[in-house]
Amino acid sequence: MRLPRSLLLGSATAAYQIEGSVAADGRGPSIWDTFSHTPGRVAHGDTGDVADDHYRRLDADLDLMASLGLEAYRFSIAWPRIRPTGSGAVEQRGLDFYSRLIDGLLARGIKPVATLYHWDLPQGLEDAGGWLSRATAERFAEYAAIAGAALGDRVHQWTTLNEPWCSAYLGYGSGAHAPGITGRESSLRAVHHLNLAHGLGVQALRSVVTPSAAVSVTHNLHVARPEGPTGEAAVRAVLALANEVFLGPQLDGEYPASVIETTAGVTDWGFVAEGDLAHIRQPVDVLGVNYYATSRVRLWDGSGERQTADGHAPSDEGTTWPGAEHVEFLPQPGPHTAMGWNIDPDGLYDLVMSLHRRYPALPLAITENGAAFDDRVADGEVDDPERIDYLRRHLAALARAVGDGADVRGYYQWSLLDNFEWAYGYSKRFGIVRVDYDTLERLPKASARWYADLIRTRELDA
Ligand code: PNW
Repeated sequence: MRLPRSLLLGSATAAYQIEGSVAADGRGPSIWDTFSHTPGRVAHGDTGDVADDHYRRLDADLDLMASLGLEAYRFSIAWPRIRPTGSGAVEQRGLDFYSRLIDGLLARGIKPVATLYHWDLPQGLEDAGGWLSRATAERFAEYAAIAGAALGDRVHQWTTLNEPWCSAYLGYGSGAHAPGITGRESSLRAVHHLNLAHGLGVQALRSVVTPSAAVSVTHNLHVARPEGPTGEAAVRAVLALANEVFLGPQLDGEYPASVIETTAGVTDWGFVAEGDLAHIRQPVDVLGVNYYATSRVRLWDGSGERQTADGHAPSDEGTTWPGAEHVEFLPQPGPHTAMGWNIDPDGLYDLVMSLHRRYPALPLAITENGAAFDDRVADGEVDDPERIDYLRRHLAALARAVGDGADVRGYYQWSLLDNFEWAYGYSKRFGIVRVDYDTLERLPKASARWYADLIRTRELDA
């Protein structure tokens, strides 16, 4: 099976997960600094203070990417490096770092793919209400204009937001992610302000970046499979909150009936102001999709223990699924990754094909796909056949979708390096390159060699 040249093969990271140097060159604190330094929030008390020390090892990491032959590299820009308080002065040294990164990529023939927001909100903006405040969307548009004006002549593809689902529901619903706020209506308010930030951000980018640059957004769209007679109703509620609440306003210009009905007991959406939907609906050049696993759902009948195999049990204080707390997430058959996520390449095929049918003219990119496993170092090597198998099977599913007509422009393996896996800290390793957290040395795993060969030959032995 051959992967078409039109499908860029790259790898992805995010600023807070790899950079470290959190006080360098005028960077301000973000909500993830505050959250990770709050006892009990992140496994083992891990923080991003040092992470992979990428900020100081930039040149060596660029050489590593070149040695793998990456065609594109997806990274995120840390908002608090560019505008440390979120609303005050611009920090030129922060812009300079990303300018060096971009020039280093271009010098090595690697296309820069930049995400503006991968969850590191300046703490100053959180103190003013964070994503519960619509002003944050306006600050985001200003930041997009600043970054776009400084870097927009050299970036291949821009992404406004990475996985606003996580920002809204984990950040302001369950509290599992920064800023750790719990509630029901709060996450939907955050959803709307993130949607508004996206729309205003696209407009800001379009006014400053080179017209050939693609503008996009990345969603972790959910694939939910129905179980039993109540399965379809459960799927509808889950997809309303996970997918339609973003795709509806961003691409179709409305919060659709499934969203309004699912959230009827939670909010009347009174925070949606006149004109917002026109701002939010902006044409994008590519839709980014992050894909890891699927879920299997039905409605809970109120008897027995409610199953929450997605790991997001509601508490008295908050929920990940406001208005859909009656959905049961059933355990999925194995094998599972170290995250406990099931491995279901057909879900990627199904998702890509459903998007292709729904938006036939909209190109897609798989902006994240990958797996954490309990890697072991033996004789100075990491042999990770499970990861190779995971990547191979998902790429085969993607190639099948391309063969069936889907327009997929890129695939970004998550992640280049082992890194700070949010609430799990350093305990989960997604990298194709191992990071020794004592020495910070990089060691390409067998999967890195496999991926490098694939990029060179494009021959998928599936
Ligand atoms: C994504 N969930 O996060 C992020 O974009 C990456 O930064 C992250 O490292 C990667 O996937 C692996 O987790 C997610 O709880 C975090 O369902 C949590 C969830 C989904 C995606």
